[in-house]
Amino acid sequence: MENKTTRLWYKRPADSWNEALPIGNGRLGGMVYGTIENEQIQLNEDSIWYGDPIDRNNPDALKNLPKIRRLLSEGRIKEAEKLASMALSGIPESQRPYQTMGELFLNFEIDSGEVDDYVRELDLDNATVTVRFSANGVNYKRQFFSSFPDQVMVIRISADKPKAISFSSVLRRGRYLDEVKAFGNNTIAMYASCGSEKGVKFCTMVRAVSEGGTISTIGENLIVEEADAVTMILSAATSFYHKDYQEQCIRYLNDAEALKYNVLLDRHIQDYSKLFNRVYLNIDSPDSIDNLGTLDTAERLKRLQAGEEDTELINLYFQFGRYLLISCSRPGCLPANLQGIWNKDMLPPWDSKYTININTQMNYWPSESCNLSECHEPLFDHIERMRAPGRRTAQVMYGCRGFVAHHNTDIWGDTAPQDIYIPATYWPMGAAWLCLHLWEHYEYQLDQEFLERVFPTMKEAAEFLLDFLIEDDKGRLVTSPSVSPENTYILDNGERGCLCIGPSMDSQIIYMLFTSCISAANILGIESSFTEQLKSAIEKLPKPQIGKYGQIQEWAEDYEEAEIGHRHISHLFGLYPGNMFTVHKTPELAKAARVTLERRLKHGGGHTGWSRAWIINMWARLKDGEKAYENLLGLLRKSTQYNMFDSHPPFQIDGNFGGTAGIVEMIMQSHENGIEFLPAVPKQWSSGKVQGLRARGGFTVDMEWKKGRLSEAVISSHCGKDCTLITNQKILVSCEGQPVETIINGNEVTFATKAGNAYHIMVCSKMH
Ligand code: FUC
Repeated sequence: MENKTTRLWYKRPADSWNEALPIGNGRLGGMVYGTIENEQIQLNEDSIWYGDPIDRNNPDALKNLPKIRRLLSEGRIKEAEKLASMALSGIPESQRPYQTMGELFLNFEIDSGEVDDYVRELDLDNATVTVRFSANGVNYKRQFFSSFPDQVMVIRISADKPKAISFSSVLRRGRYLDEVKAFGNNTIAMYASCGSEKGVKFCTMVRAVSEGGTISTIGENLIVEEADAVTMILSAATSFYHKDYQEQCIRYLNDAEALKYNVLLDRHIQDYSKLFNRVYLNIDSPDSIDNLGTLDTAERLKRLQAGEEDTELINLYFQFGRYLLISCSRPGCLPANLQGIWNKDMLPPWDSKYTININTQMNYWPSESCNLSECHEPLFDHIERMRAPGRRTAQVMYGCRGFVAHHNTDIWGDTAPQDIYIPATYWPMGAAWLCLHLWEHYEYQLDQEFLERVFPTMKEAAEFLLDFLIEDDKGRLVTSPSVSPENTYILDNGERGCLCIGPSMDSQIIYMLFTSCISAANILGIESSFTEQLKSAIEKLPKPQIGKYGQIQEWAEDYEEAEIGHRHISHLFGLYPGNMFTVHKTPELAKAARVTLERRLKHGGGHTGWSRAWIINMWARLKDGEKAYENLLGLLRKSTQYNMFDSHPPFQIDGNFGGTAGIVEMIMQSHENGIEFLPAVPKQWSSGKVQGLRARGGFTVDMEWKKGRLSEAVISSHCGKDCTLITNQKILVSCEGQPVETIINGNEVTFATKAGNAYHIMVCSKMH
């Protein structure tokens, strides 16, 4: 079996869910086991969550807020925390969990003792899982995909001998369903409701369409006998999206059935590859390694985990991240949750919700740079969903205007605090951080209509903060109460605390939100008293400070931290995803950021997948390719399952997305008002080629590099903005064979562009 950098493949069926392969169309997902006799596809639909929307805002918050603030400013941390845990916590303490849709089982009449040539693969080029094997002289093939254009999951079962296919199939959801029944003689349907009367209800249907043989139902079983080939079509619809979800479920099924299998497959591939094919990446392997082609993906991961290196696997990991985003976040669906859409449990880890003190945002880090901008949209829709609840939380809990969210949200956009867990719960910055994604989308796409539409949302997030901020004893504007997610500090007297005034991350997010709002207002030509207020508030925000170890200070005071190697590195928000600490513009802060990272890592940091993924991006921003690479290897070696899913542990998808974004940051950056090629490539990546990355300012970047240096690049301009390259190499720019005039200013080379034109960049010699 030949390896290519866009295929995951295995010599064996999945032994467990953690080895099964994911398919998805944004909304409808499956984990395919590839088991020979008892094929299992664990199913998900992104709106199947338990329970209805509830108002969890604590009515005692506002009247206790002044006391909590006072206790904090008097250093009476424990008392403040005790009161906060009663007065600020949501009632009840938790939002709603995401749940599994169930499983589809196909029980084949095959003697698995006789099986040869088994291969199970996920082909990223066409987003299909295929299982092939031979048994008793028959070659069998099963192909699985989840179609976005037709909104159904399709399973094609075929063989190279007639009448070779016989199986029965059932839908299951443990004890958690209302009804299962046959529908005609070729369909079975399952109905379930998730909790209360106002909760989500759904139905799932599966239909067999066979070539040859017979189809029938007995009880809840759908039975296929002696068919030549079978197409199984699975549809699901929920009351979250459709009032008459049952009718919708049938419509999806009938519409898909009206199309032949090959048409369904073609439509799926055409739609998917429009997104997937935008980006090509091939980092050359330093040495050609013999026999790697005979190792399957699990064996290659094992080899890497044993200390070897494998650049092809890194190329694969990158494209797998893009595949996952396309498969779990499409326009019109819900955003990618902690597990994307793939979850087998009724009560998954952390409810498989949206944790918005890092995880959800990380899911979307690759969306713009990896040319999947439309996959970012579900997040924007969700921010809108959070606005009304967030407004209410702002008023009820804090007496403030605007909208606020804490460190989690759920399908209903719940914004009240989650859990009673002091290190995380009382953090009022979730909405503000999410709104920076609106601005980021604009920075890449320069879509003014979009900016006009989302500006009021950004403004509301900022208005909350204008009201919520208080002056500390040094006259600085700070959040109170808050936390530095999810770390603990130690006071001089040995007391430990989490709740605090003005953690550094908050000031950095506020700075970035306020400056983004001002930039947006300038672009839209709406200067107002609002922007004036922002400007004067910015003056009073605490500036990033360097602490006693030379580190970026995590809290407003230079406290000791209880866990020096903590997985959250919130105070480096300004380094990544923010752009406040940069090597070129703020070298002192960049140096302090390096010290901070080194301290974290020396004390065991990066021990969860997402933490490691964040660290990769940070080293890349510090232009340290070797460290970024070391941590990328760490991500693959310690935090990646055999199906390439990230492992917190357990499975959590953020590390996949953070890792994918990190690979881009190593190859190309655009956060300093210019494009920088190869800012952090390690010596192992001395040559390679990439096409289709997106850079801020409305540009697409293709480039090739050799011996660690750029050989040529093409920048396509979509919006006609001036293009700045950050480089110390002498370059020549041309367009359609004609030289283009450049202006050189220090390490910046700027040239004018026209929308629709491509600019060829050639490197002349080392320095100019
Ligand atoms: C945050 C992290 C945890 C985990 C959870 C879902 O609370 O601190 O490590 O990722 O989210």
